[in-house]
Formats: sequence, C-alpha cells, structure tokens
Amino acid sequence: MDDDSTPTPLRGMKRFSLGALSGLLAGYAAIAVAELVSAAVRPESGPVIAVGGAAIDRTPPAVKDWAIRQFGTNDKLVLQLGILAVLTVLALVLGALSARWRLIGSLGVLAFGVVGALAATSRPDSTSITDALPSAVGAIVGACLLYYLIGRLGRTANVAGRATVPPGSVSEDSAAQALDDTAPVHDADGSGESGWDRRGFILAATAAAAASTGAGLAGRALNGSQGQNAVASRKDVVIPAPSSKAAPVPRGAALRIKDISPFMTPNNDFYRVDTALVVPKVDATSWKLRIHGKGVERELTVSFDDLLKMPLIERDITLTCVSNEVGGPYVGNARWIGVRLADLLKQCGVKPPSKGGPADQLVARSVDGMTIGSPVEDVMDGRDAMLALGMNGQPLPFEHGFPVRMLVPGLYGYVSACKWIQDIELTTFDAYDSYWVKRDWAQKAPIKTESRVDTPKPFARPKAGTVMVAGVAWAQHRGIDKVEIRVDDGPWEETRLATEDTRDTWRQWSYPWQATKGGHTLTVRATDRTGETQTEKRTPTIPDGASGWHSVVVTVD
Ligand SMILES: Nc1nc2c(c(=O)[nH]1)N[C@H]1C(S)=C(S)[C@@H](COP(=O)(O)O)O[C@H]1N2
Ligand SMILES: [Mo]
Repeated sequence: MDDDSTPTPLRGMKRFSLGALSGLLAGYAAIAVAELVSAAVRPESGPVIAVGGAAIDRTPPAVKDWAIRQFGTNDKLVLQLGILAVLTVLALVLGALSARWRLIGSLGVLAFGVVGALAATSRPDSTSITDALPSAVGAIVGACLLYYLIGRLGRTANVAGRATVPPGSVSEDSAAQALDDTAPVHDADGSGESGWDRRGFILAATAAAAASTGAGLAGRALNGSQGQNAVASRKDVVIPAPSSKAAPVPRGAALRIKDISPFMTPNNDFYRVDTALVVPKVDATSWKLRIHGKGVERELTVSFDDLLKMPLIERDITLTCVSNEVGGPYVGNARWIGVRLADLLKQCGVKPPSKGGPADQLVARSVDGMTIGSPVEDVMDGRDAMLALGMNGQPLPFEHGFPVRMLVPGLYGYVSACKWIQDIELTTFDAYDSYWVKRDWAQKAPIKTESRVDTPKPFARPKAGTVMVAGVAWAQHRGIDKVEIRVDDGPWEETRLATEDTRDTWRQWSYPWQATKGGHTLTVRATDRTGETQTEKRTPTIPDGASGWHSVVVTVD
C-alpha cells in the first residue's frame, strides 16, 4: 500500500517516534525564535539565560557551593547544558504525547513559554515586561509547528481525542486548517480518518529545521554584535597616570619557586565569580554612576570621563571570594587603578557613622541587578577603597567589571567588589539586605586569615632529600606576620616569608623540607599582624568564609 494515496493515519511505533521528532523540532524552533527575538529585546531575556539566571537566584547556597566546587568556573556552562538537556527530553516527551493527544504537546510548549517569560521578568536586572517576549513568541511558534506536524501524521476519530472536543465548539480539524488551509485532510470517505501525509511532514520538518537554524544563527550573531560599542569603548580607554602611584613591588616579594602562585595574578588567570550567564558589555561612553541616599547632601552622577579626570590612586590589592574553600583557588592579586571612593563620598557630604553619618551601609548596584553592601565605616576609614578602572595596566576586562568596579581591601568580594557598578545608595544594614545576604550569607564579612600550600601538589611523589614547600598566605588589611608548617604530627616550624608588598596583599612563603621516604602530611597555618593565628577549626564557607588549616598529603619516593 502507498501511504501517499490512502487516508490511513500513521500508527504504532512510527507514529510515536515521529511525534517525538516533531516535539524536538518544535522545541528547537521555539528556542531559536526566542534567541532571535531576544536580540531585539535584550540578550539576557532569552529563555535559557533567563531560566538559568532564575535558577542561580534560587539555588540554595549549599548547592551553589557544591556546583562551584564540582565545575569551577565552568559551572555556568554546565548549568546551560543541563537546561538544554532537560528541554530536549521534555520536547521529546511532549512530542510523543501529542502523537496521541494532538493538543497536549502544543499546550505543553506554551506552558514552558510561560515559565520562560516569568523567569525573564523576575530577574533582578529585568526592568521591562518586554523581557517576556522571547519566550512568549518562541513558544507560540513552537506550539503551532508541533500542532501542524502532528496533523501530518494523520488522525482517527478515536486516536486523536475528538471526544474531548465539546459538540458545537471549533473542532481540531478547523483549527488545523486555519493553520494551513492547504493541508490535505483525507476525510473524504467519511471514515473519520485523515491520512499520513508523508510528503507534507518531510517538507514541513525540513523547512522548520532550516528556518530555525537560520533564526538561531541570526539571533546569535545579533546578540554577539550588541557588545561592539562596548568593545570599541574599551579599546579607546586611556587611563591617565595615577597621582598616587603604587610603590614598585619590592624585590623579594616574588619568590622564584616553580609552581608557587605568581605574586601578581595575570588578568587571564584571575578567578571569576559572579552570577552573570552573559558577561555584561557596558559602553563606557554612556556609562553613569549615581550616588544617592541617606545622608547624601549633594547627589552626584559621574561619567567615565569624569572619573578619568579625578586624581587616581594605584594600589596592589588581593581579592578573595567567601566561597573559597580552605586551600581553594578563588583568590588573586592585582595592581588596580581607580578613584578613591571616600573622596567621592565626601564630595557628596557623606559622613561615616563614627562622625555622625546616618547611613552605615553602602549598597552598590550593578547593571545586571547584583547588590553588594559594604560598611560605610570601612569604606571611609582611610583604607584604599576604590572605584577601580584598571587592572594590571589594562582597562578592566569585561569579566572583571568593565568599565568600573568597586574594591575594598580586607573584605570578601561579595560584600565589597561590585562589578559593572552603576549605582551607590547610602542606607542602613537594618533597612536593606543585599543579594547574598538574602541568601543567608553574613551582612559583614572581613576576610579571614588563610594560608595555602601551592607546591608540592596533593598526592605528588617527590624524591627524598630537599623538597621546596611553598605557597601564599593572606590576611588583607591586617598583614601576614608568620607562616608555619608542620610535617605529620611534628613541631610547627617557621617558614621563610617573602618580603611584604603591602598589608592588603598576600605574601608568599617557602620552606626547604628534608623529606624522608614514605607518606607525609604537610599542614600550614598563618598568623596575622594582630597576633592571631589561624584557627584549626574547620567551618564551611557559608555564612562568612571557611576556616581551618590547609594540608597536603604526599608520598616521598
Ligand atoms: N555584578 C556583580 N559583581 C560581583 C559579583 C557578581 O555576582 N555580580 N560577585 C562578587 C563576588 S562573590 C566576588 S568574590 C568578586 C569576584 O570578582 P572577580 O570575578 O573579578 O574575581 O566579584 C563580586 N562582584
Ligand atoms: Mo565571592
């Protein structure tokens, strides 16, 4: 029998498989169209980014911590691939379901559109209802496509659920014909069956796949090109010489030991921690920062050029993430250039609480909706808190906050280092909880004294004899005074400390160990300039940073 000439609907496994395939094509079309529409709205409003971002906002801190540990800086890629995998499975299931009940799959696709639209409009950086458009338009296209493709499989009175259509209402057939009035509906023999339209299916499926690919690629390209102004504005930045230069890094601050963390972390190796699935590309020429709020006598809005004209300070500052495990990699040291934040605040008439100011919290807001709250007292106590414009002799890289970010030496990044900053509001800790504080992290979080063994690596197999043990220790704004090492349960031995750059930077240390054959555990601990030695007590990263001693197990051959 020839499928094309008889009005027999497709049944069985083949119907089921082509239903699943239709679901997949519909899902693909929905995502591709959404990508294209998001280029007209905002790249971040696309469903995968929006759902991913909403998932990040809602992930319990413990899970987020686990994800960061498991996947490192790839956590975001893993999340997006995970979302795509889930969507693929759901699309296959919806397609297979609609092979049995034609309308169900399309309604399912629409439901996912609603989820995407809600996610997009609920993101902290969403300011407009138009963020719902990519998901909505994508879902409508996907739903119609699925309905049409399933129609090509043919239907029978009993298979397609005609019984669910109340008498007198618009029947599914007329809906299908409204979608495509050229669709062959082989119901001429009055059997209640319409046939498997193989040619129509193949044509529609191929056209849909091609059109979706085109739409998706066009969307990608358009979204990618939106950053072009920002990229151009970054290329044009010339940072003037600072009026307060950093002293050269003292000789002896950077030890020449293989595998020790370099004293200055190159920009490309600097750790990155943020919630942004799309790195914000901000055009410096239109960027503005507003300072306002409690105790602000003169509100201020500054442009990037305004900042470049102010006196600049250059400082070496070691930044650390509160999510860094003992021995972990989320710490880096760089030479930053920027405007002293306290100067700007004074221009606005802001006073710290100790001088009678009414605001004890400074809330920085980024273009991507992040909020980061720092104590006004710390920012104005004379330390080099700054709005940084440059990092290691370059304008800030986009990943690290171009055009401007905040830095406060001595405080973990989540309470001080707002990237892509655009707004500073003076308020109180009582009145406002910032992004991470809403997620159970502490309101205030000075960096804990830490030390790390960089070499030998865990489970290394050095030769017996002299083995150079080395690493870094940090206690920003207090300074490191002593680093000790212990082999197995032996006595604590003082290591040789590299020369200090400043008390806001980390300090390298080294210890020539006379290694004997067998398994050994090397444990390190640091003492800061207040005389306090790192506690042995292990605490988790949440709520205010991990504590405990780092140790490394090696086997000496
Ligand atoms: N806009 C924005 N700024 C942010 C974050 C963020 O998620 N969004 N994360 C903060 C955290 S937790 C840290 S540790 C530092 C990390 O800065 P880096 O990525 O430049 O190393 O940025 C801070 N600033
Ligand atoms: Mo962080």
